[in-house]
Amino acid sequence: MKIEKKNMELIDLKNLLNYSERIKEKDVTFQKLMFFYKMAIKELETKIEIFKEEFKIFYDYDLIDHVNTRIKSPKSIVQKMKKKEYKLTYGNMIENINDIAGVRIICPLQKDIYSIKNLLQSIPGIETLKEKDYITKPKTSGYSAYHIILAVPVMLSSQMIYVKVEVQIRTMAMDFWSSLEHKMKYKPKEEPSKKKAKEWISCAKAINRLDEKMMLLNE
Ligand code: 0O2
Repeated sequence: MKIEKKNMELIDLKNLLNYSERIKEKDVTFQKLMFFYKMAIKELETKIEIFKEEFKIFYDYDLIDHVNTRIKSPKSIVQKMKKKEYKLTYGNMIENINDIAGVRIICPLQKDIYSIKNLLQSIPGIETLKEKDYITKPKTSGYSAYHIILAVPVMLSSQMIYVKVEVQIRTMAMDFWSSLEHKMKYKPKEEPSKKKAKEWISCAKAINRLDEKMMLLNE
């Protein structure tokens, strides 16, 4: 396929329905849409990997412990859309579900979270659409992390599109709590007892104290 740079245009992912018509596909299948999200994750993952290695090699510092990525399952997307009372259309999905592409960055210390966030936001071409600081303001469940919704540019053969990716940045301690809580309390259908919910909050607070102590020890 011939690439004509002059024809490059920036399109938003929500215009993909038109884009797809242009490539003469009448039905935009779920898998085709997921391709764009997968590519956005790849783009971002490479950049994060570069930061991780750069800090290790040039500053002798493990800024990032590890990175996990995932594409939200169709079931989970539909559940979220129903919960938020959106009509089940691809347009609504693209517009309103911000975490179809998810990247989770796990770092050692709380202060690293802000360094990583600043690094991500300094990448040319990547835009921040939304930020949520659940570190200074944890959720009522006790959940702590920094969330950013980024618009990640993906270069296609003839145009550039921006794809939403949710990045969750957490310390190892926060990740330990969240991963267990996600399995045992956040996702299960029945409501936990008040006593158990309180216990989770108290564990979250203990984790938070631990994070603060670790930061002091590091200084
Ligand atoms: P899953 O299974 O992890 O994908 P937005 O529409 O972007 O403004 P959103 O996505 O409704 O807001 O909410 P928010 O607060 O940004 O949270 C999104 C994700 O954060 C969740 O995704 C979870 O991954 C995580 N999260 C939020 N609250 C909790 C919590 O109390 N405990 C745990 N363990 N994780 C939490 P999903 O789609 O809900 O679930």
